[in-house]
Amino acid sequence: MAFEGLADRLQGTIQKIRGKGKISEADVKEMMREVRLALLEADVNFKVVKQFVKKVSERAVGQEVMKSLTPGQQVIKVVQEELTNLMGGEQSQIAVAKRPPTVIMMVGLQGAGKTTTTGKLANLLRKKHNRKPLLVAADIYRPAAIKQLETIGKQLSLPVFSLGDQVSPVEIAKRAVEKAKEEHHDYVLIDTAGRLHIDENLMGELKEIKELSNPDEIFLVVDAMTGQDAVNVAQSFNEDLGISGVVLTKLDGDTRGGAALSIRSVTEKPIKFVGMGEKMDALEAFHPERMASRILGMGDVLSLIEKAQANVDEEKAKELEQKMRTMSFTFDDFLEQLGQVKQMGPLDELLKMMPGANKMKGLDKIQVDDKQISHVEAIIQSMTKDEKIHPETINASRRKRIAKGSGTSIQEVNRLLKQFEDMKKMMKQMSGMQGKGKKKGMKFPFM
Ligand SMILES: Nc1nc2c(ncn2[C@@H]2O[C@H](COP(=O)(O)OP(=O)(O)O)[C@@H](O)[C@H]2O)c(=O)[nH]1
Ligand SMILES: [Mg+2]
Repeated sequence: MAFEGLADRLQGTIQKIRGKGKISEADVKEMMREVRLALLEADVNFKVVKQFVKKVSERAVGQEVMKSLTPGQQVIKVVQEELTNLMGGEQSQIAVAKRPPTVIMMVGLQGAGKTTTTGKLANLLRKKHNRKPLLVAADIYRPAAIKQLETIGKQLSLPVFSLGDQVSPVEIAKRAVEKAKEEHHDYVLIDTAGRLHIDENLMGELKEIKELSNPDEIFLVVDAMTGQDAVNVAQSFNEDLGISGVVLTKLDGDTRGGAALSIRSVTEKPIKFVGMGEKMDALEAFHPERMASRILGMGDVLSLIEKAQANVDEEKAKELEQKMRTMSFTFDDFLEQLGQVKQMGPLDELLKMMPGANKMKGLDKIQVDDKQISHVEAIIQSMTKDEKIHPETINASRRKRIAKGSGTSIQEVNRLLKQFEDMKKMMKQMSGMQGKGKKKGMKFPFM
């Protein structure tokens, strides 16, 4: 899994200070030492690391006191915010030329994923934005490069412009833009050639294409697996050619994360998209905030903490956590929790925000429709005191009685009982993991 080492280390560090009621300067120092090591190990540029640690330390020591979070949580929030800043704001929009077509030039080293990303991007433009892109085969050097793009075009049922491998890429690009105008394509995606290393010939050719086809965007495609090298490549391309954004590919692989974390601050150009696989739909907008949360293994734990603090009083939450941990959670607790949680937002969204929730198998199957909550409440209210504590005693005839009493159906009663059972299983799994220390940084429910 991508970012595993970094995530593990940072989460371990966080775990140490999470519950702390007071944070001393020494605590922050100690934490920053570990954060620094974690980032360096993840192949993040050392200058970037230095700046990052400085910023977080300053903010963490002299931070404004927020009533809703403990000092430990506040430091975590600072780390999360600064990680987000490091990767820049969200930038996934694509330029639109005043007069169509919008021309996008794809550049990068050989094997970075240019041709694949050209196809993915065209697919995205058509599917999400209802555009009509023209793909342009301007890599005449790599054997079968044209064929590769044509195959992708066929697969997506999108037109590919090619003049074979005897016409110069500069000419191909120029004629492609003309053709796009004639045929009213609103986007032109130029797939260019790469080399194994940056060289002058390549840059010269790319510059010429740039001059003659006047692109609205130049997307540099880099392979996330190459870490620091990806950052160096980005810097060179940006200096020589002036790029408008970066597409980071192979983030589905085992990358340590250095490229994702350094590119923005080294080149000052945003990561716009990330490649998450070889398939044509495996291109995603890059969300720095989500990425930061993912690296810290917190789901959206911070916003969850905020929501929780606003709606549930702390004592109650602690009590509940205790109950969940000791498995003495009953339908009565469930009912009470429902009342509080109802004010916090859609239930399945809340479930997904729980730390570690992304690792929980079957969570997606637990569906709680807010409209059904009143039914659920009615069902629980129709249970006897004893049934609420020992739901395993609710046999067929009791289910029938409960359904009748609550004005619902047996199916609904069955479903709720099943969900409750699943939920308890999930809690057991989570607290089990925590007990064994298998997944650091996970605590249930949200503190
Ligand atoms: N796993 C994974 N593989 C990718 C991704 N993007 C591209 N590839 C693969 O990387 C290899 C090189 O891609 P290609 O588009 O030919 O690179 P180019 O030389 O820059 O045009 C191909 O085998 C692609 O399937 C990605 O996001 N994830
Ligand atoms: Mg290619």
